[in-house]
Formats: sequence, structure tokens, C-alpha cells
Amino acid sequence: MSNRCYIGLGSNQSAPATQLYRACDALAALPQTELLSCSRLYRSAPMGPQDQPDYVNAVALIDTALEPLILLDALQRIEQQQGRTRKAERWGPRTLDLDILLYGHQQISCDRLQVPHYHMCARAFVLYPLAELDPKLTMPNGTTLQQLLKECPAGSLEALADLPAQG
Ligand code: ROI
Repeated sequence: MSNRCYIGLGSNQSAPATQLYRACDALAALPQTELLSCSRLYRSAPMGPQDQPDYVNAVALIDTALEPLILLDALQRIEQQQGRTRKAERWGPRTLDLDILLYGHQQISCDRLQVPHYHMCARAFVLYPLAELDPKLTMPNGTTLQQLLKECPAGSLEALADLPAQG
């Protein structure tokens, strides 16, 4: 069985755009998984602690037969392969962050994984790229993406380039 999953990508270290392109290649190479589409890249000021560089974010849509926790393991391996170290500081800079935003219409709550992702409903750097991939998307609880966007100003968010077109 296959599941449509939206993955959030973010980086603000070590050439962030390159990190995101590499991560998309790694998503496409996952077993039992097809990369269906990727949003453009977006730059935004850091949410949370301000003494760190701007972030580059994107959202990818994959079709996968990997179970949620197996997918999470795979995403964490990609983060590690791209130099992610888990530091004590919460909300500090990172080379690569990969989050499962949505996994089909499932709601998942266990100690390792929360789907839909905790804060996605109020984060411009998630909602605007998501809308590029599917403007008619509905959350598992029935809230539409368009409703969420109305309550979430774009702020400093700025679209950069098409993800697949860049090397
Ligand atoms: N801020 C932005 N703009 N983008 C992110 O991906 C991001 N990720 C984070 C915190 C530190 C909360 N801030 C962010 O984890």
C-alpha cells in the first residue's frame, strides 16, 4: 500500500540550498518510495532564536510504502549523512531538518512522532510551499490549508528558485 506524505525540509548551515537539493535526491533514492514533487525553495528569517542565519525551506511530496516510524528512521539517517548533529540548544541552527508533516490522512501520536507535525499549522515556511504542491489540501481534522493560510501572514518568506532545476 502506498501513502502520500509531505516532508518539510529546512537548513540554515553549510550552503542551505545545496543541502535541500541533496536531501531531495536522497528522498528520491529511498526504497519503496517515489518522489512526486518538490516546492520551490523559500528563504525566511529564523523563527525562534534570532542569533542564527536565515533558513531555506521547501516541502516535498513522496509516495511511500514505508511505515511511519521506518520513514522517520530513514529521514534521520539522511539528516546524519548530511552532517546533522543533535545539539543541546533547542531551536538552534541546523544543516538539515527533515520532518514528516503529513502521512496520508493519518493522525499519529507516539513519543518519537507527531503527525500532523506539531507546529506546521502556524508556520509560513511550511504552509506556503505546501500550498504550491496542493492548494486544495485538507488536514486530517478537516481544516483546509486555505483556512490556515488566511491566519498565517507570509512575513519575511521569499521564494527563491525551482528545486528540481538546480544542481
Ligand atoms: N525558522 C525558519 N524560518 N525555518 C525553519 O526551518 C526553522 N526551523 C526550526 C526553528 C529553529 C524553529 N526555526 C526555523 O527548527
